[in-house]
Amino acid sequence: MKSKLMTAAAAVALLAVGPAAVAQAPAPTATEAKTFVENAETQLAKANEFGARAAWVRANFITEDTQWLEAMATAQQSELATRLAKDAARFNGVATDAVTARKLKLLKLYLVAPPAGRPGAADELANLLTKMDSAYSTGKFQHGGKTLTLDDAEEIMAKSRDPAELKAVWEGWHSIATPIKADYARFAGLSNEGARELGFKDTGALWRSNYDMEPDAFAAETDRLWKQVEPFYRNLHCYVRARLSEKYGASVQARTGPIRADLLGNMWAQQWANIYDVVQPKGVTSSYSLDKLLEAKAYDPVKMVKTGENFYSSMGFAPLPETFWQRSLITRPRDREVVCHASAWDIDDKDDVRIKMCTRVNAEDFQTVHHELGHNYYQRAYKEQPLLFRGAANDGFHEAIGDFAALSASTPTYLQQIGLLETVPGEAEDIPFLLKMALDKIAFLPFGLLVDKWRWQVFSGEVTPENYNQGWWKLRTQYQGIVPPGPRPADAFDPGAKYHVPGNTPYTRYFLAFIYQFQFQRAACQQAGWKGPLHRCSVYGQKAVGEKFNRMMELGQSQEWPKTLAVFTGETRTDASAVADYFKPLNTWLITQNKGEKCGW
Ligand code: X8Z
Ligand code: ZN
Repeated sequence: MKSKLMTAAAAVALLAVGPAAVAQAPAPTATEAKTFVENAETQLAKANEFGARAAWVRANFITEDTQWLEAMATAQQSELATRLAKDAARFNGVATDAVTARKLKLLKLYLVAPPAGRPGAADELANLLTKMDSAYSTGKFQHGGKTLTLDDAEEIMAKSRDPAELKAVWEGWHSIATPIKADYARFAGLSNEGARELGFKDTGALWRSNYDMEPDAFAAETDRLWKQVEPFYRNLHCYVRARLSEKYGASVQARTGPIRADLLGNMWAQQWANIYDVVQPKGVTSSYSLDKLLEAKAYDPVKMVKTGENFYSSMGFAPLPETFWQRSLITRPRDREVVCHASAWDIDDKDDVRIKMCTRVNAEDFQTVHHELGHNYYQRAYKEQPLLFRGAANDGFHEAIGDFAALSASTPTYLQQIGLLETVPGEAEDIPFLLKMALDKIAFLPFGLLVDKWRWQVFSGEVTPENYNQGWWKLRTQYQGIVPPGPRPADAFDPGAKYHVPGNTPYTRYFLAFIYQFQFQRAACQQAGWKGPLHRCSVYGQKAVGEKFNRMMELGQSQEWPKTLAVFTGETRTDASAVADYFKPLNTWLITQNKGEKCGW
């Protein structure tokens, strides 16, 4: 009401002075633009901390009330951010200083799901987001007379070698997503409405605009990168399919065509290291299993995290604050519902960093601990930047920091240094080691790419709710070469069974990270003067490397990412040749192993 009156008053004033005066109304100045973004940062800082605390409480204690509180905080925060993004348009065409110009640009890209400006839109969107994330996180299903959570189901997917059981558990978990479908469709519409008000074609275009290039150019860039790694993926697929067919027989897994998604040791067939025992090379055995070493040395979840911290300390990073240990959630609590999908948090943009994960003592979570801590060290490195620059150079960097650390932390040399492994195996074990790594790192690439290909299609309207599942499986088969273990029910919403879809977290970041981490590794090992093969290089204890790495990290998103990448690597492009360098002996070996196979699907 008040703003209507003001509009009317302003119109009267304009009429009184006449149109000539309107034309001469002073354009906003560069100084005003600078003041505007600085004020925006102050307002956002306050709303963000409120939002982060509410989100933390909801994720650690999912109830009706915490969902209500989180949704309320999200709505306020996103209303503010969209209003500021729209106000920023006032300075279009104003010749501001470079810092202000970048901040104005980042303000527009600030939200992953921007609400429309009409009354009620922000509330509805925020409620849907909290509801979808909570539905996923509390998802359970019946199997063998028991109620299973996702962690129970993941354990079975990793360890069971019974195709009937794998199929049942796979289908059980996927059934939890069916009720999320309608909310997802509504969410996509609402988010698109907001994205269009900000001048983007749709939410997918908004997400693709976050890489310092045009959204179409970014899509082309991901295709270029995929082409660089696709032949290697196809070799791995071919080799794994043959071993699965030998293990289970052709009636379960044919030696040609796509692979059954439930046979790969992981609920989403995204990383396959859990079936190393099934696909291990004949004749060359691996002398250790990290899963078994951790168990034998009686690691517990806290010790896993302490070990991760020790790795970063060895590179010169300051220890984690005491509050990290007091406030993090490290194991699944028995008496309440939580979001178990691992995450790293920065509550106040100062020192209050935390992780939240339902840590299990195994090789997979050993990696995840390093991954999550990487987020925290990055957050701490850029905390002195102004708010709008407190972020990753691009979101792929955020995901790559900890994975880069984990590449070193996975080497036998390092495992021996910290007393987990007795003897470092010789070169004869390079292929088993690289195969294990490829089952995670190469198997992941098509999945990392297709999750957002699907969402880009959803947001653009190319895939409609009636076709959500068909569209999903079309991409899963095209890129990953996999199929579901049986026909899918008409109401299935299989993308919703992957955290980041109901959690609305963009996923291309991981595709990029699975390339950047090898660029970081190649550069780091060169800096350390390493002469051997890249996969044997560990930068544990290399303070000079850590210092240079930190110089890249502390820049946050203050400049275009290629410049930031160059600070550590000297390279200005995302380049999968680093992946090929790391895995070179394995690709050659796979080609030999695949002789006589009809590869592809
Ligand atoms: O979601 C994650 C992290 C949290 S940012 C645990 N990752 C992706 C996934 O689990 O799907 C890490 C690898 C890919
Ligand atoms: Zn992450």
